[in-house]
Parts: sequence; structure tokens; C-alpha cells
Amino acid sequence: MFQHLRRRITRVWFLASAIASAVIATDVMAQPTEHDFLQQSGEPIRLIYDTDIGNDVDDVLALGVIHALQTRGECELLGVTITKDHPDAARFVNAVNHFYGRGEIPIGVCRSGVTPDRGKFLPLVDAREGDRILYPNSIDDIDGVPDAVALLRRLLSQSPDHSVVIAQVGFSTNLAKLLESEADDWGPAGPELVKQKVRWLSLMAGAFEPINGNDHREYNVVMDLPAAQKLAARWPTPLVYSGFEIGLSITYPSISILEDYNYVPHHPLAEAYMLYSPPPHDRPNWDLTSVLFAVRPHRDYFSLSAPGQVGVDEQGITTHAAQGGGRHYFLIATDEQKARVREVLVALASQPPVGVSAEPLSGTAAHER
Ligand SMILES: [Ca+2]
Repeated sequence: MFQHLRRRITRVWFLASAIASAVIATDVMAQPTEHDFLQQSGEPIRLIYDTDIGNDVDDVLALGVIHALQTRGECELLGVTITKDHPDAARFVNAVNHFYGRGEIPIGVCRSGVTPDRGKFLPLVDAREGDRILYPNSIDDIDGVPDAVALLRRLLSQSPDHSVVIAQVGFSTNLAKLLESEADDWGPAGPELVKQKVRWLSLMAGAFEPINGNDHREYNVVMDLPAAQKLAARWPTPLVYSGFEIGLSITYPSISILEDYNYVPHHPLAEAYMLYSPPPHDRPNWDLTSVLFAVRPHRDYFSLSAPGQVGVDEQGITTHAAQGGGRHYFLIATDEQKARVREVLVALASQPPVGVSAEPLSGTAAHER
């Protein structure tokens, strides 16, 4: 009787194991193969940051996140291209790169006429304490800074095939123009060059949930609507959109601005934040989420929508139509994921540059690195 019972239990156990294995196998097989583009090679991600820096402060914090990830060996910032048409945007990016000890990172600019105002924090490039410039930059002649599309073509040309991830957190101006670019010494025409060199594009754009019950005309889309439409229709690699609702629901805790950046007397991220939206305001983490996912897509910070096709209508409203084989996704986050993302973004954005100790340095030592 006992032996019989044991045999039955054993059989049931084997059956249960077989079912469990089958479920696991099915689950593994169900992992969408269309996510292959997110597989990590173990090498630092070759990253290009395309930003409208100067229009909001999340671009600045996101640049700090990139530097922290590069310090950790997770990415290499190949270049920064700018879609805000003000000369101080390039000078400001260069100053921040110098602050992190990487002033040599190439920068490209646009002459699009889109958002030509100086904004609230770009004047920091000229801030002084006595005779000393707080945030030195090495751009003496803005006319000598290359055009963004020319820089993009050079950076792509010099990269291995399918190796580059682009994080676009402003308007689609530069990338749409890249698609229009003709063959030259750097390679084939824009679409072919992108298809050959770019692995995928992470972008903060659009909205994929109603905002306050309404369709939302997201800023990055509407400020250069033809470019956003062109990108959605013609960009030849996978695209992952961080929609307006993602950054809005994961705010940057402003207490971090007050407490986490005091390892130097003057910090460009904290001072930009103070000028743009001082505490107690907790600024949404729009651009930071797109950058984080670009470098760490495999850490379960977010989930992905089904594959599909994004449409951008004449009002700038974005839609996502799920379809098998589609190349477009948008980010989704649970409350648990949002809490994790908020904390990791604080830790990365406020991570001290290499060579800066926890002890506050003199201003001179901190900024003449
Ligand atoms: Ca932005």
C-alpha cells in the first residue's frame, strides 16, 4: 500500500515536473525574438545622445546619467548632437562634458530655427565666481562646431555594423535630416547608413496613454512635427518610445538636488535644476528614462509593449497599432518598476565624476580637472 502510494506520488511529481518544464520552455520560446536588438554584447554600448538641451532640465540630468554609466564601463558616449538652435546649447554640453573629465566628446549642432531662445540655465556657461569661470568650455567659435548630420554620418561610418544605439530626447530634427542625407565619403545615403550602423533608437517622444483623460500633444513631437512623422514612417531600425506618461510618473526627487551634489561647491546639474525648477518641485524624468533604457534594457526597469507601428497625426497625437513584425515599441512600467527606476536615476545622476572625492573640493580644484 505504502509502495503503491509512493509510486503514485512519484508519477504525479514527474508529471508535474514535465508540465512545469513545458511551461518554462514555452515561456522561453515565447520570448519575442523581435527583442534581439536589445541583447547585450558585454561591450560598452556605443551611444549617441541627441538632445534639445536648454529647453528643460531633464536633458542635463540625463547627460549626467550617461557619464555615470560610462564611468562604470557600460557605455561610450560617441558624440552629442543638439536640436535646440542656440549656440550656448553646445557650449553648455561641452562644459558638462569637461566637468566629467570628457571635454573631447564631439558635439554637433543644428541651424533649424527651432527653439532659438537661450532658456533658463544655458547662461550658466558664462557664470563666474570672481574672475573664475565656474564651468569652463572649450568652444571658442560656435561656427567651427560641426553640423549635427555631418557628425552623425562620421560617427556612424567609424562604428562597427549594427553597433550604435541612439538616444533621442529632443526633436527629431537631426535624425530626420540624417535620413535625407546623401551618400558621401562617410558612406551610403542616410537610410542605408542607419540600417547598416544603428542597432536601435531609444527616444523620448509621444504619449501612449491619455494624460488627464485627454490625448496629449507631446512637446518633442509637436515642435518639429514633420520630423517626428518622418522618423516614425521611415526610420529603418527598431524604435523604443519612452512616452510622456513614463517620465511624468517617475519624478526626480528634488531632495536629491539639495543633498546629493554637494561633493563640489558648484555642480552644473544641480545648478541647472535650481534655475529651471527649484525644489520643492520634483521634475519628471522624461529624458532620463530613455537614456537608462538605452544602456540597461535588460534590467527589468521597464516592460515593452507589443511590437507595432507608431503613427503621428497632423495634430501631433501619437498612436501605436500592435502588429506582428512591427519595429515600434513603447515603455511600460509597474509601480514597483517606477520605484526602482527613480532610485537608480538618483544614484546615477548624482554619481561623482572620476577623481572627485566625497570631500568637498575647492572650486578651483573641482573645475580645472
Ligand atoms: Ca529634452
